Order: sequence, then structure tokens, then C-alpha cells
Amino acid sequence: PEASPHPPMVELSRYACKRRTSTENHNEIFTDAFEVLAESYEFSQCDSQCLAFRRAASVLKSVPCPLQHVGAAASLPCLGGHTRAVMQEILQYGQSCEVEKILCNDRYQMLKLFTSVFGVGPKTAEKWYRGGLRTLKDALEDPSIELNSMQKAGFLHHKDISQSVSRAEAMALGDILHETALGISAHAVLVLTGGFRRGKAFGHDVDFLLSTPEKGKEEILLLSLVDSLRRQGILLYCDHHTSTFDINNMPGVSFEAMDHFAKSFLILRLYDSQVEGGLQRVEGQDDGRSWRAVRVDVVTPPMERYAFALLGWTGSRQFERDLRRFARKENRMLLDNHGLWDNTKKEFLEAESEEDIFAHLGLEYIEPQLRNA
Ligand code: DGT
Ligand code: MG
Repeated sequence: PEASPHPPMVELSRYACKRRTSTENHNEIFTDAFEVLAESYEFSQCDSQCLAFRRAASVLKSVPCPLQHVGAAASLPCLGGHTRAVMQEILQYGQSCEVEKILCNDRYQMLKLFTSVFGVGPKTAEKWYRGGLRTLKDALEDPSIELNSMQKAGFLHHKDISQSVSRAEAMALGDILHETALGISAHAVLVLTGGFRRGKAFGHDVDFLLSTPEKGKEEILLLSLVDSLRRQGILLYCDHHTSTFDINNMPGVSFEAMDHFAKSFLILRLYDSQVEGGLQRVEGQDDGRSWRAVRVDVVTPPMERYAFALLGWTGSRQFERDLRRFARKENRMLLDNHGLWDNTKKEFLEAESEEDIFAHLGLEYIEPQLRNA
């Protein structure tokens, strides 16, 4: 849309779960800068500053036009003095001095590089940086570093995994997994979730929910699926987490904690011939390979927890964080990927669909394509 100095603003909620956010971002110049700042704070373990910039970015993503004056941001929630100063600088000079400094910072660049390896989180990256490592080769060759199997796979497939996954590639993987699952059980249900369910054109991985109406058979279905992928020769790596789900557990408060459903973090081989329009070209790939490696997550909730798991795995992360915060602050309820606890009624609220959960929370339903907060 046409940029106007004072665009008519619909009043935006401070909760991402009350905003509609499509994949179209009109304020990328600001949100990209905020995300660099958030990440830099994350690397320094300054969680509240990190969250403040993530929240500000999330709000701007739901603004339906480019902001041309910092004054237009005055009525927006979650934009404090620091975020507005960054915006002002970008509007005036085209870039933020603080952001440019971070981008040139050695430590930031190194932590970014190290955390780009599957299995390497900010803490390990920091340790490597402090230990004097400056390249991925350093990490591979340092005799004092013992890589775990996930990191070994991460290094082995680093080039492929660093390349984003296209929608066509995600669809092709969905077809392969669906067919494989149906070959194991005619009742298997497989649904694409994560960013691709929100309509994103690219992702860093592909997320699926797998389930079956046969009670207590979800995990065995997942193990059989992985086994079948191995026999098909397309399984490059599997990290399986066995279910620790207990129906009586109260919903967890922290979003960051992993849920308790059985799940597998996979690296799969996807062939060019399996993808409509072919694989995306992997930059610098000239080894004549006709396949690429792709990161895939498969989570298997029991069917009666399906709606909660689907809502929890569809994202975005900011949307999920705010759903939980909204439930807690506005409803005295605890929400996570397993269920919803009403602290007033002292009971779990059941749900067959995502719509049921929004209704329990007193929220208007927001379709997945508008959850890109
Ligand atoms: P991307 O980067 O294109 O793959 O984007 P998304 O939105 O697919 O992000 P992803 O794959 O990291 O995660 C998808 C959703 O899965 C996310 O919105 C929430 C859920 N999820 C993933 N990891 C965790 C976790 O560690 N804890 C919780 N509670 N949820 C998670
Ligand atoms: Mg994803």
C-alpha cells in the first residue's frame, strides 16, 4: 500500500495473539534492525532487553503500511524510547549506528556463525568463542572439543541446512512422510505445522504433527516411521525424544521449555526429482549431487491433545508467548502445548480444535496465516 505520513491506525493490542499479522511485512527496515539487537541481547543473556526488541518487531510486523514518521509509532504498544530512537535513526540516515556496530562486532559474528550449526546453542557458541575459536574449521579441529552426535551431523550437513527450505520442498517432504506413515498405519494423520502452516514461502526447517486415533500408539508410529525412512535410505540423522507426557501435569509456564510429547529431530535427504520445479540451488554446490539435506521435526501428541499441540507448534514464537501470557494475565489460566488449566475452576479445559482454545480464552479466532507475529 501507499505510504502516508499519518496512516490511519487500527488500535493494536499489546498481545500478539490479539493482532492479525500476515507474512507481508511493510516495516522490514525496522524489524530487521530490531532482530539484530534482540539477538545481540540474547547472546549476552539480557533476556528482558531481548524480549523488548522481539515484542517491538512483532508489533511493527502487524502494521499494514510502511511507517514514515516516528510520530506514527507513538500510538503503538511495546515501542519504548530505545526502539523509537533506533527507528528515528533509520528514518533519518537509512541505518542505525548501534545495529551497524553489532553487525561488525567480532563476537556477534562468531556467535552467529557457531549457532548456525544444528546442535550448537548460544552457550556452546560462547564457550567456543571464549576458547579462542574463530572459524567452523577451528571447532572441528580443536582436540579439546568433543562434538556430540547432533553437532557432528550439524557440521556434516551445514551447507545444506543453512540454506532455507522452499515451500515446494516442504510439500514434497510432506508427501513422502504421509505416504510412509500410511504404509505403517491406515489411520495415521500427518499435518504440516510451523511457519509453512502460517503461509511462509521459506523456512529453516519443516515441522509436522503426526498422530493416530489408536490410543497410546503415537510413539510407536513415529519410531516405525523413522525406521522406514532409514530403510528407504533417506534418513541422514535422527535425535529421538521419548514421551514424558503425563496427563496430570499442570501446564508449564515457560514457553522456552520443550513439550513432553514424543518427537524426532531429523535430517532427511530430499532428491531433486521429488520436488515440483526441482530443488532450490544450494549455493556453492557443484559436487553433482541430486539431493539436499533438510531439517525436519516430527512431533506426536496423543489425539486428544492434538488441538493444543497444533496451536503450540504453528507459532509464531511471539504469538505463542503472548497466547500463554494472555491466558495467565487476563484469564488466570495456564496454557501450553499439552493443555489448558483454569485456575478459577481448578480444572483442565478440553478442546477438539484450535477454535475451542481461542474461545476458552475469550479471544477472536485468528487463522494460521495471520499468526506471523
Ligand atoms: P522457521 O524458522 O521458518 O522454521 O519458523 P517456524 O515458525 O516454523 O519456527 P520453528 O520451526 O522454530 O518452530 C515452530 C513452532 O514450534 C514454534 O512457533 C513453537 C514450536 N516450538 C519449536 N521449538 C520449541 C520449543 O523449544 N519450545 C516450545 N514451547 N515450542 C517450540
Ligand atoms: Mg519451522
